[in-house]
Amino acid sequence: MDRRHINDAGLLSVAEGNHMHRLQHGFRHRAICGAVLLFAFLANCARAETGAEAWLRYAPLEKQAAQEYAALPASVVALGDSPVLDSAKGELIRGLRGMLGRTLREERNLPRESAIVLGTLSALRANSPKLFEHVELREDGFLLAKEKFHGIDCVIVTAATDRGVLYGVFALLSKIARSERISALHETQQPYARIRWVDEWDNLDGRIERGYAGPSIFFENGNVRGDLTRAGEYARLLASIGINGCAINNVNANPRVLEDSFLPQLARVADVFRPWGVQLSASVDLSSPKVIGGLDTFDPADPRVAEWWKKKVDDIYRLIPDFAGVVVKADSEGRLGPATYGRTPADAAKVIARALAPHGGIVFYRAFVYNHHLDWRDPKNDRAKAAYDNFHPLDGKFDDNVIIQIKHGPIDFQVREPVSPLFSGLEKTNEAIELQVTQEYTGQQRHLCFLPTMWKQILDFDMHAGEQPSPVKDIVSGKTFHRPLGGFVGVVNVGMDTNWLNHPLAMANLYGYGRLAWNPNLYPSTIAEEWTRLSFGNDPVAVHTIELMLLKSWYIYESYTGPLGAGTLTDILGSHYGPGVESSEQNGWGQWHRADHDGVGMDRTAATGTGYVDQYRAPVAKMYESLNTTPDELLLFFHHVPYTYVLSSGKTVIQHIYDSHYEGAEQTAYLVQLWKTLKGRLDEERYGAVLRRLEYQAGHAIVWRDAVCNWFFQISGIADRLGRVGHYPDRIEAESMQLQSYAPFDVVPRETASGGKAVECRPPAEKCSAAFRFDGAAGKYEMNVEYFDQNNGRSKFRVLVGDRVVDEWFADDHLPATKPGGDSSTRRRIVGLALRPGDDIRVEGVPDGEEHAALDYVEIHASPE
Ligand code: GCV
Repeated sequence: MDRRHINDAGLLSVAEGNHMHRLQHGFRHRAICGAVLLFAFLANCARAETGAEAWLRYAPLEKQAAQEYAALPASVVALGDSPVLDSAKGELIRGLRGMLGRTLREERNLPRESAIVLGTLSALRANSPKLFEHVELREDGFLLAKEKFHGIDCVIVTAATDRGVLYGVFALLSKIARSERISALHETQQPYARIRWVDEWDNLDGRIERGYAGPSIFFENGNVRGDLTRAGEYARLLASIGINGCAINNVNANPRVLEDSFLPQLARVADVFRPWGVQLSASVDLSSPKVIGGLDTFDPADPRVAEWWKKKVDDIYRLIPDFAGVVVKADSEGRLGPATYGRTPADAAKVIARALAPHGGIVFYRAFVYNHHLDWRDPKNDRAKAAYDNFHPLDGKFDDNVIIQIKHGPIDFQVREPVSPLFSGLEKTNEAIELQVTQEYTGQQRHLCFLPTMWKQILDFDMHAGEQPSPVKDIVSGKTFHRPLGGFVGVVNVGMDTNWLNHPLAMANLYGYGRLAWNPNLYPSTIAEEWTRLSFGNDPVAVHTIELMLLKSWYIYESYTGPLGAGTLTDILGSHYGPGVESSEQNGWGQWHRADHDGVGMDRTAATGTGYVDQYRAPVAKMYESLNTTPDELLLFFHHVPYTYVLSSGKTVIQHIYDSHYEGAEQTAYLVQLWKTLKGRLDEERYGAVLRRLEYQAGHAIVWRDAVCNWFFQISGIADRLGRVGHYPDRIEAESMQLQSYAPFDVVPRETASGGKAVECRPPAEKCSAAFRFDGAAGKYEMNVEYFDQNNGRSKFRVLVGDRVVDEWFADDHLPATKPGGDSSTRRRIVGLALRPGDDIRVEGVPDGEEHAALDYVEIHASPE
């Protein structure tokens, strides 16, 4: 498959659009003629796809593709006996049965005929000392090879550890699922770093902080779930992408997790993780010695506190001998920490690290320590500086089993941030990068946003921390500064939703995270293609289309939510979801963009700004200090500029803001069109589920576009050169319609409703209507009804043309909103509507609960559809 034309930087280009069209046309033609593709298509359609299997579907391969694997041995031998090796064997049997329809025979002894042999290098060599004499495998690395074993041709999956063998089996199955040739198999893979973990922000009551896919798979009602089937299935998914550790509870940790009575519950989770080589970890609250331990202090310098941690850790290891360690969030967002006693993070980490060390456990101390009561009036204050300011002075003061867990950017998982300067600020301390798989600020699994594109740029960014290039991936993996430990942590927050993350395409982010943690040199396009093949099959048109959509989606999301590095312009005081441009200003949270009447952006330069730039090594600092060398996409992160400042594109800042938001909304609509070309090529379930989300996203991108553009138009007073902002010729505002029982009200913030106003149907009214007369020419139209869908009611809407009901629906989505605004604003699209001049159009709303069937506007566009 020729993928060279996919340019994974930037928005979709016209050329890419045309190419897709040609490609789809060509393949459509061949599909009609070709029995092969038809078979693949039928095979796909026959399966009910819930998404539960994620990328481990093991769907039957079409006949011709299966031919490649006809010579695979008919039996499997595992050299050794362990739960992990059993999983490896079971997985191999399961995968081959699913994809090839063949059930491997399980042999217990050395093969007497060709077999697939699973075992560690030492187990192989015990039988055949010269085998793979020159192969060296470390920790979780593995080797897949066709080789003679005892004179018999075998397929061998080997590694230094059983876990490596399991990873090798997953890799072999992945190759087969993607129809990759294995006839000359000889491949070694070594993970880039030892630490490849995930954190889950699950609360003990079953809710998940920043989780968007249902309740916790680990906890309910204050306890570990009785049924941990899903937790076991999750561990299998994690293992398949090389993840070896998982912290299951929120970093805003409930101290109860360490209570004696709770530890056996944790042990049950460890039990279901163990067969998959995933080690359990827990987030702990530093005040635990006082809150649950009965001490009058949690001062890390107090010997009683050290003793408490030691005893607690020993108790944990008695129950969970392979416990991986703990995650600490302290002195941050209201969490208590060593600052209470004037101690440092190094003091606090040491106490726990020393308790863990004899057992081989690790402390992940999060660098996300900052003051969220910053004085916004002081132009020198800057939250971005906090991690470096707090941790750089402590470099070298942490034990070797402590890892500083650093968010990828200096603020908080915004849609675009520079790389955290702390990565190059610690030379004598272990580090891990924290990436966020759960889409807190990037569309909450309602908008498509494939994050490996962003992560790859971060991991490849050269920090100039020495004479050699020192990309972030080399620093965190310990290579640059020769650290013994380090790696990757992804915040995932899967939930009980059958498909784990809600949006069927969001699982590409979890897969991509795991793949990059294993090998950060992979290209996003490779990851996107792999994931698509594994998740949707090998139909070339589907693969190509989905890959293209994934690769463009982060740029598209950014273009309508967070221009030029200003940060995501979302409501930072609420859900972090819809637009709320002003919410970041004039408060202590420090996510400021400093937009005023004349300009926008944070001056973080050393010369005139906060001095943040100086936290980078000299070459990086030099680049960001100057307006001329700061890349446009981060301009407003580093500089405060007038709206008329001309970017390297030749556009002014303000025009860029307008254009990118219009372009982003258009491209989101184009994603819907692209997806629709896949109808019939994918299973109906996931096709429909993705289509619904993309259509919703296309509507919400318009909400974002209008909110951000209007806000900047209001504050700057500079008109859009193309006359779009503030002018909506096809739009009829609800408040200007003929209202029956509906009453106008002001929406707050005003930019989140068209014209700042909407209408609502307040009790005691039971039904309201808003009507207008259509005065356009006779023809086919598309009508868009913009209404507010809150989560505290289920209003009903009806649209009538004359007496004819043309559409009706319930506002019953589960958006993060209890009031009308940017989070709840939703678009209903009615297509192919025949209208004549003089038609009376009426929208009726029936309120429910706290949701008052609020209506913003109606738009009517001529449409041949
Ligand atoms: C778990 C952000 C999120 C919080 C999260 C915090 C963190 O502030 O909004 O929900 O808390 O980061 O990473 O600790």
